[in-house]
Amino acid sequence: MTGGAGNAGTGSTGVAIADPIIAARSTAVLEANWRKSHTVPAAGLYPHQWSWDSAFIAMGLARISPRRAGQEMDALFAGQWDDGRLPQIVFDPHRDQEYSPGAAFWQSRSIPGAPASVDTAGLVQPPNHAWAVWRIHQADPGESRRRSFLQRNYPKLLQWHAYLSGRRDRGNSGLAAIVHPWESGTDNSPLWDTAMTRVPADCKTELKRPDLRHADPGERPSQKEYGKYFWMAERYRDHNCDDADTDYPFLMEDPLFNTLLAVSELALADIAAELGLPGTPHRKRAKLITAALEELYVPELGCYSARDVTDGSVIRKATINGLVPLLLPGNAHADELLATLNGPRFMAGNALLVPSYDATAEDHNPALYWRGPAWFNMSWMVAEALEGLGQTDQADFLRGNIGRLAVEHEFPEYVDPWTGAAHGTRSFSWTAALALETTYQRSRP
Ligand code: 9WN
Repeated sequence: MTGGAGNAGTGSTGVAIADPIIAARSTAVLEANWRKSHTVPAAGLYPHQWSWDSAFIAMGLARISPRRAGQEMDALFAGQWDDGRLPQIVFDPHRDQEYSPGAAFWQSRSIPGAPASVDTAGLVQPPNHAWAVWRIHQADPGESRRRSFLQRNYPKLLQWHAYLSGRRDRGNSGLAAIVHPWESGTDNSPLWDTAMTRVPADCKTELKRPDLRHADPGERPSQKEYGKYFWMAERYRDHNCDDADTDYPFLMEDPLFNTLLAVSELALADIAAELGLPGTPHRKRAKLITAALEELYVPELGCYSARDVTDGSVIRKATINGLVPLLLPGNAHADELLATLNGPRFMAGNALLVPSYDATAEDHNPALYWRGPAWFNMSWMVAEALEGLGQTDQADFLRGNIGRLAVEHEFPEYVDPWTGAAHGTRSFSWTAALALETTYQRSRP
């Protein structure tokens, strides 16, 4: 794996030395957002537990409390379904009026195979969990072994990956398909625009927008997009989330989602080796996913893109999702991806962090959610990839900006890539967790 908590720098006392201000302020955000067993992404806007947020949060938390990072994953796995899926959201029953769609919308306990003791969404999010579990272990292997942390989580991770590589291989291509923009984690990315034109906006549910109490409407998806998001969620729910709805209009293969699946397979190989089990099957699967991703590479863009499973077309748009495959070890397109990263579509023009969408596109908007702004988790993953490729100066540049912009702007959800101006909500947990992580990474001698 690239980077990793196992690479923590140590001072003469054997303790990693982080920037004290970044460390203290990030820790305070994570403390404030901690809810007994898990961390909420942001106290007002996102009052439940989100799947891929928790994995990023746990990677940073592992620096200060591997035990709490482990609890974060335990709380998420309490929401795992019988078919192996890890839900997008595990709901806090006391906060159901504060986010929509909530537990009352999903009614998960009435869906066969959903957990009986917690309410969850039926959708999923990108699979960064095995990666997180391995990093938590690396942060304190002794504590991890005492608590049988890997033994406990390995079978659950196997089930999760089996669901994605099995029932979600809707295109029979070796890649997992997403069934809703929310599953990508990059909700209103331009990658989904064409598929979204096929989706009706006349959902049955009354469209409440509690999110707009916490973020500027100009920085969130529109009401029309919400109508479509709800239409798809209703249809998926009403088919018992069974992935067998043949006329369902939104099925996309996302390079980000599948890169994280491959990276997590490699983490499973490390976990298996630590448990005395064979890692080869996981490494083989990572290779197969990497090979299948080749079909999503668009030479004229110099990056990967998404494929629409319903008609086989590959979308011609450059987004951050298409650069994250830089994380794949031995990626044959690494030089082209680096050129694209540093070219006019992304970092050229002195960007501080990586824009989420092609800066040369006419509809690029540096303040609008996943259609331009830079997100801390994405820049952090690009920095991990750069370090793996030996581009340590640029990795350090991004990591330095992650910590600095996080602290200067109260841990924003996303920022203008060039000015660093804050957008979305503040005191956002993965911003804090990854600022914490990068300050430890930068403290390496
Ligand atoms: C829907 C929680 C989540 C992140 C996603 C981000 C945003 C939710 C929303 O917030 O999505 O899941 O309400 O817009 O796009 O990546 O996991 O932080």
